[in-house]
Amino acid sequence: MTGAVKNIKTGKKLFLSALQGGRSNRIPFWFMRQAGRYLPEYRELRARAGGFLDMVYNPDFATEVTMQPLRRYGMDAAILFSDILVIPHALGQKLEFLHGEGPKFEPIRCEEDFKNLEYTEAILAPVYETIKSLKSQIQKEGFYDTALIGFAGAPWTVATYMVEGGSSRTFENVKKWAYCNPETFERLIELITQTTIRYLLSQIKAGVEAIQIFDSWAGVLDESEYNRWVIIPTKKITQALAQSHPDIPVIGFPKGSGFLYEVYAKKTGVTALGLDSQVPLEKADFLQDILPVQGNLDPVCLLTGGMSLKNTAEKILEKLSAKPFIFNLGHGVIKETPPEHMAVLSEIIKNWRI
Ligand code: 1CP
Repeated sequence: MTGAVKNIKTGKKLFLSALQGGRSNRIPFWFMRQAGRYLPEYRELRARAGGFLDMVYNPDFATEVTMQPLRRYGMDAAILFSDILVIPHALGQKLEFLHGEGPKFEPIRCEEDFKNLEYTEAILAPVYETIKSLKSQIQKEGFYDTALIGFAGAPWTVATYMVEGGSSRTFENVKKWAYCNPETFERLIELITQTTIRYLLSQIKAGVEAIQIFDSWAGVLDESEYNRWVIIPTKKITQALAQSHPDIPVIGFPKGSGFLYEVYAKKTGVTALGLDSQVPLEKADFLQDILPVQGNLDPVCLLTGGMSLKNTAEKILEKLSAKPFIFNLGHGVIKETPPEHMAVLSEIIKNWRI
């Protein structure tokens, strides 16, 4: 069942229209990590595929898992099934996804460790195949008004995984490097930035209609480090994309940015701002005068369900629907979330009228 619709006035897909500052009488929505482990059909396919990367680099599997949430909930956008860590992988850094432990890299701690990294674009060829396959599958299944989002990690967030060797709580090694030896760290950031630009341009060429840049760990930096490692590299990416594709919107999601969301909105050149759940709705309303916003329901509220889900979702809709807005979570769907809660939330949003 397709739920996505067009903006009646402009004839554009609702999601793309909101990114261009348009409003309609229904709020477009999608959810970060809408494809994933909370869905039984995902878990079933994941078990058949073997490893996580086997799934990402198999266009048939990746297409199928991207489609799964659309069939259940009819979102206004599908997000390509891939991962932000394919960039270091394509640069030649050995990557493993160990069961239940998340990603593991052999860590890079100095320039010597990354000087031999080289981008092999062919590794990512299956991702572009997935995009092409999704373009036709989305049509074939009748989701005519559902847009396809491509994505990459922001250079800072990708660097945290490359340097820490996986997920981290303190970001000690990567921050130490950035503080002690910013010149060599900048070369690592530049390598990721330039590779990411090439990767995103290829995604656009293959057919994605919007881009999201995930900066999941933007929030661990102080103001001046934030400018150097978040703002500047993100701006390089948006400028490079705009040069050849000014019509492709870019959503920036600098999770945890707090007071720095405003400077991010004004200086990076992104088209829209992804808000995490800590951004107060008053502040979100203020940011909406700068750019369209996307967000920001707490994923734990979705996991919880019931009246608190209904009340919180409606509060967000009430507060943010008057200006350009896309409903989303403040971070990814948690894997224990009951699929019925996703159905309830999708209906709340679809039935909401401005
Ligand atoms: O076991 C499994 O099946 C793998 C779980 C999983 C999934 C479903 C991982 C491993 N990645 C993904 C897909 C994914 N990752 C998507 C596409 C699916 C969708 O959104 O519907 C996207 C956009 C991402 C992005 C991603 N990967 C981010 C940014 C968003 C965020 O969550 O902050 C990050 C940080 C990653 C790294 C990553 N990939 C996977 C894991 C376990 C991690 C580490 C997360 C951490 O450090 O907490």
